[in-house]
Amino acid sequence: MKDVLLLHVGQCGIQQGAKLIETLTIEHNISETGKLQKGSDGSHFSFFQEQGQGRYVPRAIFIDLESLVCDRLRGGRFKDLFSQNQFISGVEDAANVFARGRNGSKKLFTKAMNSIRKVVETSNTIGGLLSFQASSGGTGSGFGSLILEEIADRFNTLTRIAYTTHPSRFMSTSVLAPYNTIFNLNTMTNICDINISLDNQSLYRIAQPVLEFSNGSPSFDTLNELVCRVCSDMTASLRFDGELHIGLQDYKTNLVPYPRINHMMVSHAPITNMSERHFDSTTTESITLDSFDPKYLMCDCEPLTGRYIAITLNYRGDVKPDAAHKAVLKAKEIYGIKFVQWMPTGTKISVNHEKIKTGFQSFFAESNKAITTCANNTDISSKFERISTQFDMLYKNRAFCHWFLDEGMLEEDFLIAREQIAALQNDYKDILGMTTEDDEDFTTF
Ligand SMILES: Nc1nc2c(ncn2[C@@H]2O[C@H](COP(=O)(O)OP(=O)(O)OP(=O)(O)O)[C@@H](O)[C@H]2O)c(=O)[nH]1
Ligand SMILES: [Mg+2]
Repeated sequence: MKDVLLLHVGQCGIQQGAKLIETLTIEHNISETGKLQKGSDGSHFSFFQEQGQGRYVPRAIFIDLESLVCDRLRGGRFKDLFSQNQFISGVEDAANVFARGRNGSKKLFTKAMNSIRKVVETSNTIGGLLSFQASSGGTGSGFGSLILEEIADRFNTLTRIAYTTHPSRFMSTSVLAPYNTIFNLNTMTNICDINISLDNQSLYRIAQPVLEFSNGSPSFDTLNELVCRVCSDMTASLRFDGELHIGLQDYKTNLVPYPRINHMMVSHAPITNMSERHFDSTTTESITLDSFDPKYLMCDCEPLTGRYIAITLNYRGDVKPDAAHKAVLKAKEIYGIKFVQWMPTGTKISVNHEKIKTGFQSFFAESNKAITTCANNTDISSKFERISTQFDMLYKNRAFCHWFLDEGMLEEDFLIAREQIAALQNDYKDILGMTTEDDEDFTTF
């Protein structure tokens, strides 16, 4: 079960998709027109589907309620790589309202599901779906969750991994973000096997030193490259040879102790600038230590104040399994990493020998070795708590609710979604053995 379907919804999801396709074509030596440039080792089959005459098309679907973002990709550098039915776009976006996204055009929904069905049916070994979206706009959060629900229903054997960009603590781009995120989070918790939590403020923090060195200005393209590195590392085992393998299902079985405790924090190392590419001094130990350093974390949480439930460490390049195991022990000791009391082991290691590759316009240097760490840690609930507090502030005054009610949502939809997220926060407290009676009564509106 090695083949993977990529689903990119809304502006953020599609732009991350554009970068990911660039990364995958470089890693698999596929040209902008879909031709294999070197001999085939078969590694490209996970993400690319043969279309005849030696042409390969990414197994990816791009969906937006408006057309601008899809049009840029349709007419851009990779315009000859895609076939037109991979793009599903309409004429008007959801204007930052989850409910509008959720009510998005039936015609687009049917078209999207047909394209997804075709991709699933033309692969004999499809095993997973990776979806990319932001939770703070309307399309990615609303239309995205609608489509994912349908996929979960129709193709329930696929392992579903979602990369969701959540609102940042200090960088808000929409006043409705708390509502949209709570509604989206509620659905994603129930229908995805693994939810990877990202935020732009954390991604900027990671990219900043590299950008400063190159006088580069922050752009979504740079942030998206960081997310692509994580995704590339997490799927390297499906595609390339290695000594310790990890499949998509293994993330679910190793990281998720209870069905709803499926929200992960990720980090990637090394993050180095171009001047360091000729003096690659990284060691297995140095990248492992960096990957546990909160400053490389792609979401705004403090894992060292929480407890780890389980961690996968995905190594790439020139890494030996015994060096990896020793480095993990060292990191546990140096950072004082604590697991929940009932977790005896806690780490799953994969080692893959294919090095990471970057595009020629990248600010980030390639390296002989790299790591992506994907961790289930109780402090993820601090993020939910922050967003819930913002939700409560708005909802106490019923501010902006009419945009959702006008679309057919009910007052009780707000209460149910908020209650579910409060229950999720309490589940994390239970895991820590800390729930008090007061916490159960999460809020009175
Ligand atoms: N990392 C990253 N964030 C992005 C990108 N594009 C937009 N965002 C963020 O995504 C959030 C908004 O979501 P969008 O994807 O623009 O919204 P949408 O899903 O298209 O929904 P509507 O436009 O409201 O219909 C904001 O926090 C943006 O800062 C991107 O390419 N990369
Ligand atoms: Mg949009």
